[in-house]
Amino acid sequence: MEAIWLYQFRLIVIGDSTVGKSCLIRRFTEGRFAQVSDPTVGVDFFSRLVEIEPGKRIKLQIWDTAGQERFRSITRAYYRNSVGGLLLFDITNRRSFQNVHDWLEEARSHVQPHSIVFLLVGHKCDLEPQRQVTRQEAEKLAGAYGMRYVETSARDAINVEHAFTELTKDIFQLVRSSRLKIQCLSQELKLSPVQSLASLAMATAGPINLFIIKIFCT
Ligand SMILES: Nc1nc2c(ncn2[C@@H]2O[C@H](COP(=O)(O)OP(=O)(O)OP(=O)(O)O)[C@@H](O)[C@H]2O)c(=O)[nH]1
Ligand SMILES: [Mg+2]
Repeated sequence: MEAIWLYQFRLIVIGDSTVGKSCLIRRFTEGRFAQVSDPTVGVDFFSRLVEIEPGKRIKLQIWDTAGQERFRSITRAYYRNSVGGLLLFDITNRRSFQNVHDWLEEARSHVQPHSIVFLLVGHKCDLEPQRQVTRQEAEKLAGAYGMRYVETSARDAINVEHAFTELTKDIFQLVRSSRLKIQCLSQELKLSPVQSLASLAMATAGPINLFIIKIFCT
C-alpha cells in the first residue's frame, strides 16, 4: 500500500513582527492573501503536503510564531522540535534585516546540540520601489550563514511554493544521508537514535511514516 506521505517535517517560521510570516504561510497552505492580518498571538499551526519527487510526499507541520517580543517565552519552546525553518525579513524594512542575526542566535541557542536547516527569505518582493535591502547583500548574509536565499511575495504569490519546496528538499537530502535523529510515529518500531534509511526500509519492508525532528550538527 502506498503511504500518503513518507515523512513529516516540523518547520518553524520566525522573524520580526509584520514581516509577513502569517501571510506567507496562509498563501502556501490556503492559497489566499488577506491585506489585513492580525498579529499572531503566541503560535499558530498549519500543515500541507508537498510532493518533492513524483510519488514522494512530505507532510509539513508549520509553526507560525509571533514576532512580537512579548511572546518570545512561548515561541522559544517550538525551536526544539523543528527540523527546518524560514527566517523572514521584509525587503522594505532594513531593521528587520539587521535583526536576522539575532533571530538566528535565538534559534541556535534553543536547539543545541542539534541544528535547524534555515532558509533566509526576503519577503514582500512585490514592493520593489520601497526596497531597503538589496538582493546582493541578502545573498551575502545568507552565504555567510550557509543558507539559501529566496525572495517571496504572498500578495502576488511569487516564489511561495519554491521557498517551502526547496527547504523540504534540503531536509530530505539530510534524511537520505542519514544525518538525522529519527523519531518514529509508530510505537511498535523501536529505532536506534540514528538509523540509515536503507536499514529502515529493510526493517519495515516498505514505506513508513516518520516524524523527523532533529538534525545532528555535523
Ligand atoms: N505588499 C505586501 N504586503 C504583505 C505581504 N505579506 C504580508 N504583507 C502585509 O504585511 C502585514 C503583516 O503581515 P503578517 O503576515 O501578519 O506579519 P507577521 O510577520 O505574521 O507578524 P506577527 O504575527 O506580528 O509576527 C500585513 O498588513 C500584510 O498585509 C506581501 O507579500 N506583500
Ligand atoms: Mg503572524
